[in-house]
Amino acid sequence: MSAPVEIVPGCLYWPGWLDRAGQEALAEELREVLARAPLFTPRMPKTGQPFSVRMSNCGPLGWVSDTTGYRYQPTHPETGEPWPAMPARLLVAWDALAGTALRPEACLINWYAPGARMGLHQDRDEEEFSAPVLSLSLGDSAVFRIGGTTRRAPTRSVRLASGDVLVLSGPARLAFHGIDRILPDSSTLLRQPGRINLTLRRVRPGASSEILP
Ligand code: MD6
Ligand code: FE
Repeated sequence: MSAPVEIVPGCLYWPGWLDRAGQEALAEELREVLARAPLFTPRMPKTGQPFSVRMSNCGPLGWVSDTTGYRYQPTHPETGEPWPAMPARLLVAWDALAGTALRPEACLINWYAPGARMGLHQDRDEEEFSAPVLSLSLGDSAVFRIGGTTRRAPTRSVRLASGDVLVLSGPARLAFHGIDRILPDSSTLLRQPGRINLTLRRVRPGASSEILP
């Protein structure tokens, strides 16, 4: 495995981590996940404004957002069913790159149609910040922007392409980041224009039995 590029301290980037065959296999597994846990449109707490990104989840917990707030929950907000299991190849990526003995509990699936974006935000709805957040991208490329732990800190941008992995750890775990735009026609992986981003997270505090040898 090649050494990662450090975009800002703690933000590690592995371009092309998943090869084309791995990307195709993962895309097929995600079609099965999404058939059971359909994409939903999250809404901003309080205002109810819809996100431009549609979402689903796999794993024991899933991230949802509606007018009552952001939270993790074990079931789909519309079907009420448990989230499908995480495809094993995502756990392989976590074990190779996350650098923690803690297991991921949630995989958020973001679907960006062309024109969708994600404003600058921190991932801070988890109870455990010692584990990183690992992101894997499929389909069209996106301009990802990351700064520091205040909104005003200077930012850097990196183009995330299909198969790329990014890990936010240590000093970058609570860094502000977002997606400025999707680059149309930049990948042939998916059957329709757009981008999938997967983020794997540890949500609950680790038990000491998981941390100690
Ligand atoms: C995206 N990514 O790439 C949005 N969050 O579509 C994220 O919001 C993100 O890439 C936490 C860690 C890594 C990420
Ligand atoms: Fe995020």
